[in-house]
Amino acid sequence: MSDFSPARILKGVGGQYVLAGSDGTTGVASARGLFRKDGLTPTPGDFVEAIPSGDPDVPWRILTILPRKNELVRPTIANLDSLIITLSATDPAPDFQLADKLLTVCWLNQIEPILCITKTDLLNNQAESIEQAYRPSGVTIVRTNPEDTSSHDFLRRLLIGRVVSFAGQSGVGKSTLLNQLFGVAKMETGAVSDRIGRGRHTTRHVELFPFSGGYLADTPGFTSLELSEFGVTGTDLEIGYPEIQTIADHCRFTGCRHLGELGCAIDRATIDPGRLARYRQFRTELDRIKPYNQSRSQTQPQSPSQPRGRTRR
Ligand SMILES: Nc1nc2c(ncn2[C@@H]2O[C@H](COP(=O)(O)OP(=O)(O)O)[C@@H](O)[C@H]2O)c(=O)[nH]1
Ligand SMILES: [Mg+2]
Ligand SMILES: [Zn+2]
Repeated sequence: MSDFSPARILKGVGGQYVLAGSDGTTGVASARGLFRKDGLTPTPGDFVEAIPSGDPDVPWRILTILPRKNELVRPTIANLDSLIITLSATDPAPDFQLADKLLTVCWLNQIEPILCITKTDLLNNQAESIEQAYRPSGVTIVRTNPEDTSSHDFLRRLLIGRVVSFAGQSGVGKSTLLNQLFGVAKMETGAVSDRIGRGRHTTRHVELFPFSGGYLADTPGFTSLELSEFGVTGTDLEIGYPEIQTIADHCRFTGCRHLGELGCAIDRATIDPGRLARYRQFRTELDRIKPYNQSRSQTQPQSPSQPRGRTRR
């Protein structure tokens, strides 16, 4: 019999979870009712301990969720090594706010971001200007399209032995790229999803597929994401903008927020105007939230509506 202590959650739908044991065998599990009470939800990517349930339809029962090294709220996934932040070079129009927020969340949670620019085969694509805007941040950038096999090879090398997820808007090409990376193994991923009973072309759930000794996850697209849901504060935000952070040492005042203060070095530097505008917008918004949360937590115990905690360095 398989040993599911520990096992990894590959997928969860309707309270049932697909587990993979250390030997790669899979099985379906339910979760103990207790997790909900603890505010814990078994999440794809989680390591869990499971025991036989005695129910032939759902043969396993999850008893414990092992501590997470990180967790994302959107996409909902735990224990990531790397996140492929996918932006379309043309259609749908790239959502740079989403990309900046995901980058910030990655750097705050020790998840290596990879910025993947898709649809570079289409006319009038913005790949070059997108790359120019993000190059100074130091993020790894990959341009790709279905014919560009060298980009697929590059990505495959980055994924060996790691747990990696796609994130980004709907329609940017996450599932297409996942299928390309699997190449000949594509049929197998189709078979996995058919068994769990969903269509092959719309991604409705987060799902991890074994890949090169690690896992690759496809995720549904999402349209919005608030940095505050991830517990990011105004002072944290600079971590999402390394090109601002390196210049911040030259600002006249420590704690400069780079919102137009006297002696701010950012005003004299060449930062991509879009990146800077988004930094300033998010900073203004986050600084408005923080004093509120602070005063509340000083007078009251932590409220459950507060952002979830995250793993810190
Ligand atoms: N021309 C072109 N079309 C692409 C590319 N990537 C994805 N597509 C198309 O864009 C649509 C959405 O792709 P899909 O992978 O479902 O996006 P997802 O919602 O992010 O998973 C599909 O019709 C794909 O064929 C690309 O690099 N070039
Ligand atoms: Mg998809
Ligand atoms: Zn400054």
